[in-house]
Amino acid sequence: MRIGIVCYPTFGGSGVVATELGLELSKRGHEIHFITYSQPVRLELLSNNVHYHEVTVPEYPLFLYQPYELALSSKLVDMVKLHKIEILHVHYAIPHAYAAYMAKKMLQEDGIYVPIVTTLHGTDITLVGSHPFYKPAVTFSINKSDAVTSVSQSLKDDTMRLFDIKKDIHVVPNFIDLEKYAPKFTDCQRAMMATDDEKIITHISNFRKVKQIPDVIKIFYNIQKEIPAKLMMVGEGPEREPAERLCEELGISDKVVFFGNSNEIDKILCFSDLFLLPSLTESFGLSALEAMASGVPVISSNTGGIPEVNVHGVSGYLSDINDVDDMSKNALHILKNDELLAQFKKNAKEVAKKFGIHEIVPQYEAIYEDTLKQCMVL
Ligand code: GMT
Repeated sequence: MRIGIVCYPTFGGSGVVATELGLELSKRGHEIHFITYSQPVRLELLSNNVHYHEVTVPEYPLFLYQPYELALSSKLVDMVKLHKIEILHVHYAIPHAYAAYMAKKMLQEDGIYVPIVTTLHGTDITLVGSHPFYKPAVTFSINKSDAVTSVSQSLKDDTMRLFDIKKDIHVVPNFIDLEKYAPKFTDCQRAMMATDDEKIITHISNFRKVKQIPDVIKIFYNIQKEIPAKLMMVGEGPEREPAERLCEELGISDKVVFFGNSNEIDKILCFSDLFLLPSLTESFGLSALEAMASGVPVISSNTGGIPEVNVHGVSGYLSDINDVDDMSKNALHILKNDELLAQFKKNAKEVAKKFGIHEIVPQYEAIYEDTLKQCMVL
């Protein structure tokens, strides 16, 4: 199949999922066309069946806001025509599903029919999409997609509750390339980060409010009061600076490393003992899955789709949002007992296997095939 993939190219779950999906589909013989405003961060290598087409928005002083949707829909029209793309898979409803619908309509004028698969990722529904300013457009774009998928059952339920949806939503969970996270590093370079007796705690995110960064710091503060430990903070975002200040106020700056964005999270997870994800809302929690695939147990909140990924008492523990004391208690429970920690690490890996790339990607292929068939009938 010739598949067009539209996504956000930045660090962040939806872009990562879209990129890994495209790369895997290309390995399975499909021709992939990424269409977005810059090369996706995990798209390191282009090949003869992986292409990247940049959407550029010419600036014009009249516009207070540059019209990205317009540029994207025009680019989609051009790329579908030029590369004979058969199906468009858009990740994150806003504004991708909307722009794709416009492209589809323009193409129809020329007798070309290209169906649209929309994958809902989370904040496009829970935080941004349900805002009254966007809701009618998001509802419309979802209902006009030829197929809709969501990354967890919880996100599907939220979508049905928040919007007037007339389409069936297929749950296709996020996935992971287990081989990539297999322990291939003989030396994890752990010694560069901590002494032998120190436990390494890690958090990876885009440092937005929804990630509850102060809770990450507070949980770590409680941990390091009882056992020697270091905290690895990976990612960039508006909450990073306040987090650094909080570490200074708590007198733990020497125990916390802020990495910024990294393309080497497998290496960081390789030397981690525990992962923290106390988010306010999380449709899935891809970073938790990446940690688990590396054999790192997860201490998380029990919100959204996280319970579908992190199994309480098996791959880690779940607590109510903001319950820093419970999360700290659970973290210490695992970290203080080396045998228990080893068991949780093993369990985390085992649970992650359910989300292997080879299990999940065929589900998308089946959706593309069904959608194309249905469209031919119409
Ligand atoms: O977590 C974010 O804020 C980024 C966001 C994105 O779209 O990049 O992540 C969402 O999609 C990921 C991939 O499907 C999910 O694993 C995340 O849980 C989800 N984030 C939220 O729901 C907050």
